[in-house]
Amino acid sequence: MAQEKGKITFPADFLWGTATSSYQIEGGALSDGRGECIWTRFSHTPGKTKNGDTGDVACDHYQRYRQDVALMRDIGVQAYRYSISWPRILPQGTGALNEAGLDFYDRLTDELLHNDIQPYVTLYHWDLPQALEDQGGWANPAIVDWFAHYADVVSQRLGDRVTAWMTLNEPWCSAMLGYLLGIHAPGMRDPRRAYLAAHYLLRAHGAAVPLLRRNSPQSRLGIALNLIPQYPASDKPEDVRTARYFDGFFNRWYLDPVFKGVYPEDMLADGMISAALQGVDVSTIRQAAAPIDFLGINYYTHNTIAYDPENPQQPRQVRPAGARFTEMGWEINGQEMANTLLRVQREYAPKAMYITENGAAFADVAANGGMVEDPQRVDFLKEYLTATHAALRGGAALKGYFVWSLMDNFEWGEGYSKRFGLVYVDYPTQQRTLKRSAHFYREVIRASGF
Ligand code: IFM
Repeated sequence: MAQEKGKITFPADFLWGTATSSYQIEGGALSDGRGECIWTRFSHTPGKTKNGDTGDVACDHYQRYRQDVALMRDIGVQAYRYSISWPRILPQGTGALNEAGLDFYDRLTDELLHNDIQPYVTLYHWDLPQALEDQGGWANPAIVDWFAHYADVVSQRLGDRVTAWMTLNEPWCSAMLGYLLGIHAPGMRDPRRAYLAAHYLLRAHGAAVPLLRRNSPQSRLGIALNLIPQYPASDKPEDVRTARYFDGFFNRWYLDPVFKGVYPEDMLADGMISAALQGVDVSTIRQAAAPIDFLGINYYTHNTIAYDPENPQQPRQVRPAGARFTEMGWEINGQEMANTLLRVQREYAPKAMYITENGAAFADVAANGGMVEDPQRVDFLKEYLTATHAALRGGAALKGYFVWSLMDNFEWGEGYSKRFGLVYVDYPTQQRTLKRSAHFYREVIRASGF
């Protein structure tokens, strides 16, 4: 791996991709037999998303997938990470199969292969069938089998063509944003349900792995975790303790089960968590440690936090002087991503890692004349690709990088107000325009660096 002065070169087999998810881009909310999902219900509930935005139409990718694959080909991406909508396949979550849904992913997968783009498929990126939520959703232990069945059905159909499978996207978000903080579907604020959800998400991941292995023996298997390092704002013991606790909350609660089959002891000893998990045999979490081939890391930001005696569960976020932020209010610092990748390598020794998401929202504006200038995103990508390269040189088993996102899309509670894409989407006309960052990324891929 060369590094001439001023130039960064990645290994020739380093994989370059982009990522999206079903609910965020597909639209076709109830087309061709798709069932309702928790985000359909949540986004149609007044006050839950910015401007009442929903994913009913989104980027209309369900109709326009061919055009979107052509865009990827134009940028030169080698792999595409997309997710399957569970309620398109099983509208009630279990039971009757919707062939039209499977056919859609068949066509999309074939279209990718036809364009030399490797399919990287996520099974669950947050669009749980509402029918399952009505039975308790992720907090119901039966979901381990429901998810395994869904994984089995999808991998029987696509398993001969998929390069890599990820069981779950960011289980922390599903459990904690959805069931503890109430800002994502299904919008609950219930610690017990949140920790049950995290438990059954992790077990469902473990239950799906052997089925994927059986149905898709040539594919590589993994999970995508969002990791957010937590730094103490000072060396005061209470700040250091707070940072350690929130590292457990965001990171170790998922990494330890997946790699070691156990929960972190210090977190299990926490009063709120032990109360939430009362009556649960926590040793069953060993199911989460089914052997995988790679860890997907979704990396966006880090937190600097201080203990808040008024509200110990909610640390005070410290914004260091001179810090830079994206439109999401997330602090930009590529070096922290390199540190995180190296920490994961040191502490968990994954066989391989991919950055399955990294990117930034900025207030992009489409100018007349067809170019969208997004210099901040280009700078962001340079900084984080430099960090990726530094982590590789430091010994991280990194095999690829996926930009979040291929195109602007439905940013959950933020609706369409935040743009993460390499491609600008004009929602009223559905016109797509490559941003400057897409041109930059094309050059990175072509030169294996910049
Ligand atoms: O848009 C999301 C994606 O669905 C999951 N990871 C973070 C992205 C940006 O918030």
